[in-house]
Amino acid sequence: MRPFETSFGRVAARTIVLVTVHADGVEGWGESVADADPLYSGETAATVWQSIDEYLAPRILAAPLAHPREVGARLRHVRGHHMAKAAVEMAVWDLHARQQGVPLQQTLGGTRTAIPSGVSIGIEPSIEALLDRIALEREAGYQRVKIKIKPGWDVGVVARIRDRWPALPLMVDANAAYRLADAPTLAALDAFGLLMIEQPLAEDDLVDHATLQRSLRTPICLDESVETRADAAAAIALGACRIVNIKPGRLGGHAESIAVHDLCAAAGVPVWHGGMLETGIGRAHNLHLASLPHFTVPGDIAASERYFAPDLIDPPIRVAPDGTIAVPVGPGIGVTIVPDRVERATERRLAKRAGAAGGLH
Ligand code: OSB
Ligand code: MG
Repeated sequence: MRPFETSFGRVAARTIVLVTVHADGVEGWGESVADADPLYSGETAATVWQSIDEYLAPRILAAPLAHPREVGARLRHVRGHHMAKAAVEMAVWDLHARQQGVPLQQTLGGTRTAIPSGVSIGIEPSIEALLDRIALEREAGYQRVKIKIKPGWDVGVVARIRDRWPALPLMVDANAAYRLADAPTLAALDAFGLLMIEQPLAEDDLVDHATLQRSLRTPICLDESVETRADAAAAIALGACRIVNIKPGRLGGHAESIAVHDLCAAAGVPVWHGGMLETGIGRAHNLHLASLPHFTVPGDIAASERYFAPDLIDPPIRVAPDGTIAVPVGPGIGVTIVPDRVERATERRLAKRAGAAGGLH
């Protein structure tokens, strides 16, 4: 994959946990967004594996599930482990939609046939390299550009981008790299008409985000800080953000994501769909979820070839010249997973069986 650098580190290869659930000859797929290292969140590919093995799979397989919405209640007593839960829950949604013979979006309540696509660009070795990268991505049609920032790679970089593209829909993502004492630097970004500043401060600091938001014209969008619908409600009530980033992998799956989507819609807070460098499997899930009506802002779901070539799916997910991506139309997530490619990428596998009563019925 193409290396991707954020304020917390650089990712040059990914170790990913994939989940397949089987019932009555039908299978569903999910993908965990956890990285190898606990830098974006406390979960890692290893904790996801262990969590599914020891806690989640036994609970899911213990008794029949009538609907994917029951997964949340089944796993409620396992605290945290949202990325592990999401991989399992999303696989169950895919299985359910395939059993019904309908696209996943239909079971989630999504209606749009294509979603507006934005691109997230990591920290580059130089400003020139970043400008070249933005020029390249703009040619591909993306409707907005997000760049990663960190102390020392912020105001000067944004100023250079604005010099070259005064009207580019542009935003920045700090991945929690600043403190409230950096408010003057972040306020200097107000001059550049950014769509938003994503997660400037620590993930557990809603109060400081609220203080910061009062001092900024630019809307704050929260990513890492929102792991549950209660977090979203608290952030909105405190004025800690004006926009919310939804990632089903971070929120524990589709059901919790829909709850956050609905809560933000009721509060008049815009949402957009984030990304976690997913393969085509997770990316397809994201497309279906992002087709829900309140995802009005272009998100971070980009073409799969930006990340993996070849991808685990074929054909890959592509962006159209108008900067949109079509929601796949087949049953479930609607993409074709190439068994050979999954096989070649597989380091370890673990199989669990339901007892006589288990499975999705
Ligand atoms: O903060 O949104 C983030 C990638 C890895 C971890 C966290 C984030 C990101 C991205 C890239 O911004 C989104 C993508 O293109 O998938
Ligand atoms: Mg982010």
